[in-house]
Amino acid sequence: LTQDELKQQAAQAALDHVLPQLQPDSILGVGTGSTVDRFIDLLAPHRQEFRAAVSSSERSTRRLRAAGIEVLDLNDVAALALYVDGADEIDPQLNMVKGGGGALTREKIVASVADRFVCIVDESKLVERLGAFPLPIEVIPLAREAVARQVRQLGGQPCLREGFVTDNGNQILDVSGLNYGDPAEFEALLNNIPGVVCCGLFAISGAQVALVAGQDGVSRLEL
Ligand code: DER
Repeated sequence: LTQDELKQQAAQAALDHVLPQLQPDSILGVGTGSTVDRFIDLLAPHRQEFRAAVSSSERSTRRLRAAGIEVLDLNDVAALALYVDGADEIDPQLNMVKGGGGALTREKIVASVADRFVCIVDESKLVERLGAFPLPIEVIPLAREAVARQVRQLGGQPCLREGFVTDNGNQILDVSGLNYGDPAEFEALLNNIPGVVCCGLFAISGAQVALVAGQDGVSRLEL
């Protein structure tokens, strides 16, 4: 199976997992990326089975609206039963590296409101140890070089994502060469660097379940 076919299978598995849990008043948190795009398309025929969605990016908002799904402002939502999103890397403890699509800040915000984070990935994302994928860090433009210097002190090689501005008007440094040690501790360390808006480590709060599409079917990892 190609990676695209695997992403389709992960998206289908997410639909099968989520639909039975949706009530007419349910609001679904939706992430960003090509796997989530497929999930949104599969959701479209079921849009009467739940109330609406909260989106993690302008990209997903556009796709949700095109699917006829109402998109609510997070400020108008008190709780989210589920959040469905992809990842660039996920480890056996369901810690993730995210942000390849540049939406990490809103993804982490919306995920933080949801009771359960359902991660949908093709098997290429499942790694024994996080760190191969360059870590996206959203930074305030003013602080870009200051943060880059701090990141070099930590052993990383920061690279500005040229010509990219996030939905929040900030820039992204993609940082390779970092050794996270304990991912949650490292996430907290990065969060404390002045000028860092959000980093792509999702370890302080990771996923509760991962649906991993592989050549021999979809496996479900659950803590
Ligand atoms: O940017 C993100 O965090 C996305 O979820 C990304 O990591 C997954 O994108 P993909 O489904 O296109 O591989």
